[in-house]
Amino acid sequence: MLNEKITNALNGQLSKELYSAYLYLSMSAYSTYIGLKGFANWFMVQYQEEMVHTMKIYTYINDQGARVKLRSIEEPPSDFESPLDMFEKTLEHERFITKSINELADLALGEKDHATYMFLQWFINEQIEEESNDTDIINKLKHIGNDGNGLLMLDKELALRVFVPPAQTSTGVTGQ
Ligand code: OFO
Repeated sequence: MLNEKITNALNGQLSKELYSAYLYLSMSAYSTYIGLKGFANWFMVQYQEEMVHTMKIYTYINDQGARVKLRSIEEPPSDFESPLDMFEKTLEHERFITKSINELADLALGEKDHATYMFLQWFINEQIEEESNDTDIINKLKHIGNDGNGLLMLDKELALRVFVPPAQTSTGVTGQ
């Protein structure tokens, strides 16, 4: 059973995760357009992961007998200055998501909703990994600077990222 405050906040987080998916799909499209297929692959995998995050929340709200209400999704940016610009915007967005998840966890604790608090632990850990991955790539891009060969090598590396579908439970808690 979820109270109204928690249900609203979870629905808000669900739309933020959908926006994340939309943002990374836009970055994937831009990367394809500028001929960086490895970057396009990395962002496409990120898009798929964000859809998993979205559906985890969707499933959790349903499993708790509450109501999913979808909200409008803002238009994401479609032009970027450079690969570095895309990853800096990615990190900035993930920090915003981390803050939002932390606020949701604070709310769950305040409302004594331990089930939701436990559910959010997966997201708290996931944010550590996401911010760290983005920071690694930003650091590499800074080393690369204007070196075209370095950029093509990183593109090859990012082409190797593979989407691993989660092992779902009815609560959507486990898996990726
Ligand atoms: Fe990028 O972790 Fe969800 O939003």
